Amino acid sequence: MKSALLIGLLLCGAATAQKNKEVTTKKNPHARAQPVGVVPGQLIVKFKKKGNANGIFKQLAKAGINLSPIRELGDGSFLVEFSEDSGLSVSVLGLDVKAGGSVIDALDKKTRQALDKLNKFFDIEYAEPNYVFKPAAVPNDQFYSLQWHLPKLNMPKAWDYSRGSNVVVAVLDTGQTKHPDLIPNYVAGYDMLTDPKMGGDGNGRDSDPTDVGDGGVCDDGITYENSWHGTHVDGIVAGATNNTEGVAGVGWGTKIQNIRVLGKCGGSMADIADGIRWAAGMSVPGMPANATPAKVINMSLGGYTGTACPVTYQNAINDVVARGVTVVVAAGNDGKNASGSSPANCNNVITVTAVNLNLTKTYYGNFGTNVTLAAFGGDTTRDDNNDGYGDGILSHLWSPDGSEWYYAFMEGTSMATPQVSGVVALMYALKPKITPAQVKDILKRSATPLASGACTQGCGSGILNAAKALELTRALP
Ligand SMILES: [Ca+2]
Ligand SMILES: [Ca+2]
Ligand SMILES: [Ca+2]
Repeated sequence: MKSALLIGLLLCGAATAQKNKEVTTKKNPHARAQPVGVVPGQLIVKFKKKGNANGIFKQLAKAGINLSPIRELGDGSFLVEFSEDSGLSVSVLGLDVKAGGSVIDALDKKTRQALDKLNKFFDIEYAEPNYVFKPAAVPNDQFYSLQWHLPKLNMPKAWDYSRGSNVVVAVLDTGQTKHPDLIPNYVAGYDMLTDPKMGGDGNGRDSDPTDVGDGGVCDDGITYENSWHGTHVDGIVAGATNNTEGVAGVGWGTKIQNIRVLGKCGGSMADIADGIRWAAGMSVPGMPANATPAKVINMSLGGYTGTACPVTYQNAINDVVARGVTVVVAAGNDGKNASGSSPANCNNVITVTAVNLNLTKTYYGNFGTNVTLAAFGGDTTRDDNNDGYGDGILSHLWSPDGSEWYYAFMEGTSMATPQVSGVVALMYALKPKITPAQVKDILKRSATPLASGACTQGCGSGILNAAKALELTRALP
């Protein structure tokens, strides 16, 4: 159909960070689970001889160290309580362990001296603080330190609430690739492209959502390189995380369902609308049932139509939202009011614009009252964090000819949108019965408002704050 609405990819520039020496030699300083504090007023003490614990406690009291046993632990040591007047001061949670130092150095001086005293007491094998360990919420992926967007989204704290539990995010995009840092999180998807010319795989719809490349000459006469756009988006949602390879995704346990709706020169709304319904587990004529329906649909796609939301889109969106599925869409990269960009201007969606590393709206991000909130789209023309790379979003990619996989920085509302989808998946993981209306309300209430002047034309409620969103989600009945 000639008049089919063609949908463009919502990305701007791309700068590659290949697996070169400079990147691969960076070490992640947070890979180990470190003690982050101590339980105030508690120690663990082991006596050299078993059987005379009471006698030793009395001797210690005579020496001015009043300890009262709480319980004996499995190895015969004692968890004990001490008080200020025992000669030990009560220490605090949340110790600031300096690089190269230890948690002992971070204890207050009085406690350190007292531990030292106890450890010299002849009947004591050892005494140590009752450390508090946190989950290793900071992942060990090789290039995590270049993923500035993750700490800025407050992800490490959010991962203490949830790292995902097999919630499926449908990514309606250019399809999937065999990037080794993505494959573990895929579930079966579909190739929705009916037009073999767009599909480029010699047929119409089929069950293989592999991205065979979307490059070529389009109606505008321009020759486009393969974008591997879906691969980059997939990685932001839920690249394989904490596997020491590559980068981390927003969800560790989240699953990705690739629904290929964009091919050479874009994709048609008819295919995309079918993809929306199929993603949610609804029946689509001529298609098999979706065995693993999605709870979240990510659409890092759109086009500036200058008109209202097309009915075809709105009906599909309303149908899936009624089934409890949350639809997250990119606001678009036109630097215009999102009211003219679809599906950003549809009802019942979460529309995401893009801010840069400095928490300011990007030059390209669409704006206005249709925008729900912002996440990080980045700006590859700047290096404000001085890491030697343009400040885009680092994720999975391939060389244009598809011969080499690597990691690359890209910018766009396409990159901001999957950050929101990834956090929404964690919300569903925490509360599987959460409704799309509750998701939207929580995202808005938990967003960090932008500073005055950072987005004068409207970025919704502010910037995505993953930890706060999950805190509010956890508080739901
Ligand atoms: Ca096909
Ligand atoms: Ca990884
Ligand atoms: Ca940078």
